[in-house]
Amino acid sequence: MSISADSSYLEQRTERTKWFLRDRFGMFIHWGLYAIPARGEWVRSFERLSVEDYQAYYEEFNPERYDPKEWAKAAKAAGMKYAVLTAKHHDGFCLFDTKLTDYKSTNTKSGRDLVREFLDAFRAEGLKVGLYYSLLDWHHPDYPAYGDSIHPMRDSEAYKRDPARFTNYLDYMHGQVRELLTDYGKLDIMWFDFSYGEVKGEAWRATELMEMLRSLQPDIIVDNRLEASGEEGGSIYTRNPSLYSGDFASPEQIIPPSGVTDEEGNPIPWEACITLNNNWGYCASDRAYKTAKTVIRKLVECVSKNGNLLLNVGPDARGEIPRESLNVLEEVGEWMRRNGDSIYGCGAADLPKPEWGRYTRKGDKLYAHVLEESVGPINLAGLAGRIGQARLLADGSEAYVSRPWNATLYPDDAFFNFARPEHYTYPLPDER
Ligand code: FUL
Repeated sequence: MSISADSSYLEQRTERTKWFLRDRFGMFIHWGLYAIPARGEWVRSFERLSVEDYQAYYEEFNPERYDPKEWAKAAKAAGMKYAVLTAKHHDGFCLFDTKLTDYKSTNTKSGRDLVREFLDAFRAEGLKVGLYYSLLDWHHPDYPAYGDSIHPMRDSEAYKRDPARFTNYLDYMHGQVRELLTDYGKLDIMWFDFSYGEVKGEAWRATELMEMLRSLQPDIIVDNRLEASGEEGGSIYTRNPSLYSGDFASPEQIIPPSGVTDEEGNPIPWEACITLNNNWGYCASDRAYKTAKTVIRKLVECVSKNGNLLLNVGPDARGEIPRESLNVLEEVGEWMRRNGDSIYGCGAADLPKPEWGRYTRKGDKLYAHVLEESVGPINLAGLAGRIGQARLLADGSEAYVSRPWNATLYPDDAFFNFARPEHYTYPLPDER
């Protein structure tokens, strides 16, 4: 099978990403040995921990409260429709029963295949499932960043100096991806992370990797980080996925100002991944949790720009999602139960952004998200005569839409009159 950016590739991408663009909201899960030091998933690199120091976490690892059924219930109750778990992060520790290394969860005290249990539990709740797989590997002896520097971006040419060793690593990496695609049933997303400097695309043998991927799991969708480098666009990874670079762009910790489009300005699938506090992996001291209101605003913003939101949780060393995260997810879920129609299957409205909030749209239904504090009527600019019926989504009550009193000045506008926006619109949690 060959892969090209011709129209059939684009048609296939459109077909593959249909569910993704409908579902809009997913859970990202960063979990691994780094939950024990509890200072984020980069701790080994940032703090230059020695091999022995980090090995101690491997010896200790035993998340006896890991119950992915609980995670799946929390995700579903939050209105999330899919989830992506770190099968291997940059530290190289595998949460699955790979045959290619002993550095895996089944060899720790816990003895469990964490990935398999995750997949079973989330599938049982009817959620789509994805795996994050780090292209970097600070544990593999032939990974060029191994040894004195475990910061991969310090020396992005290192891989060229010992091509034979890098080839060993690539064989290993490809082999693990093959295992994940072969031994774990149907996966919906493969989330590769990440490229840097010249270490991108063919440096990973990306065409070969993508051909394997497509031949083993033709419907799986893939992010763009086999090719997109975080350095080119800051940390936003908004490069158009094409050829081997996958199906969707993966802006990180940011919602691109005008969504993501290809060179001709056509919208392309994208997903913003965003942390609930300021860390991906569990960080005990990080109390900077976003409120449910902030999360909902971000979700609405993504959908209003044709994007998805992949919201991260970082379970702790015992295997539990922090209580603070669960609280936020519960509140978001309450909002989603009443207002999910304005999210699922929705996208950009093709109208200018109104000053009072954002629009999302599904077919002939336009959803007006009133996000700004407003005491007066809101202006539905340009919609005079175009509104058949207006209803409040939260309770189905009629919304009074009229022409402005000075309609001659605003011939194209309609007004939605409401004195108390917090009563009329789906109240955001801390406005109730
Ligand atoms: C980044 C990684 O380095 C972070 O640890 C995290 O996984 C994020 C989603 O992608 O590039």
